[in-house]
Amino acid sequence: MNNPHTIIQKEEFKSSQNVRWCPGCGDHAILNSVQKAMAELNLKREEVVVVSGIGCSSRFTYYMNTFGFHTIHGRGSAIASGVKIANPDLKVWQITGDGDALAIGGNHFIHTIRRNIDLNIILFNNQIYGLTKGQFSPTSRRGFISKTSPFGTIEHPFRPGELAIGARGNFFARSMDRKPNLCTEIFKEAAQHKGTSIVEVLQNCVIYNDKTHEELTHKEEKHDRTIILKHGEPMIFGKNRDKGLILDGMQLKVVKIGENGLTESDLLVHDAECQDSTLHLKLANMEYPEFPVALGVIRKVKAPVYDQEVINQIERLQSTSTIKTFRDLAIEGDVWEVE
Ligand SMILES: Cc1ncc(C[n+]2csc(CCOP(=O)(O)OP(=O)(O)O)c2C)c(N)n1
Ligand code: SF4
Ligand SMILES: [Mg+2]
Repeated sequence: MNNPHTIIQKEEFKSSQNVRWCPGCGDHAILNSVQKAMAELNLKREEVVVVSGIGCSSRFTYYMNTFGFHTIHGRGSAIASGVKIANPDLKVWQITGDGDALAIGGNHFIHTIRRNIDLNIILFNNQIYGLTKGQFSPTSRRGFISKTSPFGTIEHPFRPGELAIGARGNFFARSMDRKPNLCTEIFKEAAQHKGTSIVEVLQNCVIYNDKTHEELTHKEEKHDRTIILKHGEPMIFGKNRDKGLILDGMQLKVVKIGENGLTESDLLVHDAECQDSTLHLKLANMEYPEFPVALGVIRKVKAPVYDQEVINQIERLQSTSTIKTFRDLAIEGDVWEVE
């Protein structure tokens, strides 16, 4: 047990297990960022439960020195929901992959979001089934060649942000394995949010889908190809901080500051807390090369939280119920004889 007055270090969240991900896999960096976030939040190990399904990413649970469940493929959300509702004092983190959450677990995923159970869900998106050795996944790009699509996929991928917001999600953020500090900041914000938070992390699988996010990590060009959204700040990006986003009619548009008399004050200002999800959806859906890919917290709004609603409902019903519990009878002095 932690002494509540001691400051916990990142290392204390590392388990004794050997990390068995491939050298160079993006998962290592995400693990490190989660441990750092938990330490910076000063969480107590005994109040944290990490729940995962099946996949390379889902091996995460073994590497955490907290409580945890490595569960069944796609069922992490169901187990995590049960844990949180049974004991709302626990901090429940769910780790999942694009296959685990969006293929076999798709139904659980959307309904967990819709219910707004207070879970922190981190979705590792490497656009492939890594553990089973390289089949295409629901986020693989159209035309993607893999062992199960030798002539290229003929289906549209899911966009996790669009799916989460479409399922009435209240918190959606995006980061990348190559941006560990951004990951830590976002994980902390997600953990502090009340309700389901979805953090999509663009992750590289060096073995089966290497460089899939390379255009966004390119040393020279990454600042022109991504935008880090911050609540209350103008939507500005680029190596020279000279590009931005405006609304042209109903559409987002990339503009250059200085051209056609445009100044920073003409740019959109990010409002992550706006209830209306229209603009959040557009921001989440931006794709390179037409747009920069949005990183940071895209949507963060307050809404009733399911686990709290369960407690409220039980308390309300108990306070008006005419059914007597054993406790009531004991207080009234009733004597029960057990034969
Ligand atoms: C019921 C069931 N169906 C299929 C599998 C095989 N399986 C294990 S992991 C996996 C996909 C994992 O992909 P993802 O969630 O993207 O994780 P990654 O390995 O890429 O991190 C599949 C299909 C299984 N374990 N159980
Ligand atoms: S197969 Fe890919 S996702 Fe799995 S551990 Fe190796 S690099 Fe990571
Ligand atoms: Mg995957």
